[in-house]
Amino acid sequence: MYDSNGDNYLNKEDLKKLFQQLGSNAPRWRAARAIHHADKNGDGRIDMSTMELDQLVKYARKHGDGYLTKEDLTEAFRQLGSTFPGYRAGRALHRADKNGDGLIDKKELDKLVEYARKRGYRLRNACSN
Ligand SMILES: [Ca+2]
Ligand SMILES: [Ca+2]
Repeated sequence: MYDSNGDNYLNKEDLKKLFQQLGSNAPRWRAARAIHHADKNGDGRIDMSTMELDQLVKYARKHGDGYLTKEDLTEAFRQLGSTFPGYRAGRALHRADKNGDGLIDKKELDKLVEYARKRGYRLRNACSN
């Protein structure tokens, strides 16, 4: 798969490449989230010979499509220190989601960043690569 040095582990860089290939808007952030999600023993990498790989595949399948969901935004605002991340995500989505499909795509990302910046968040740091 994307195991760069053939040691049977996927590190953050490997995952970043994976999410880049999947068309993610924020591959580095996705990689960090995927590790958080799938790294069961907490060593910061995905062991391809264990259940961690299953978890990773599930995560990638759900989130590798280049869109940010409301759940993603909530998590992002939480990481940015928002007191009400769910509320903030809802507002941001309302503001940035131009075509009303409930997802933030590449074209809408600028609006999202603009919204976050106006509210004093530095979302580009969390979302860019
Ligand atoms: Ca691990
Ligand atoms: Ca949209």
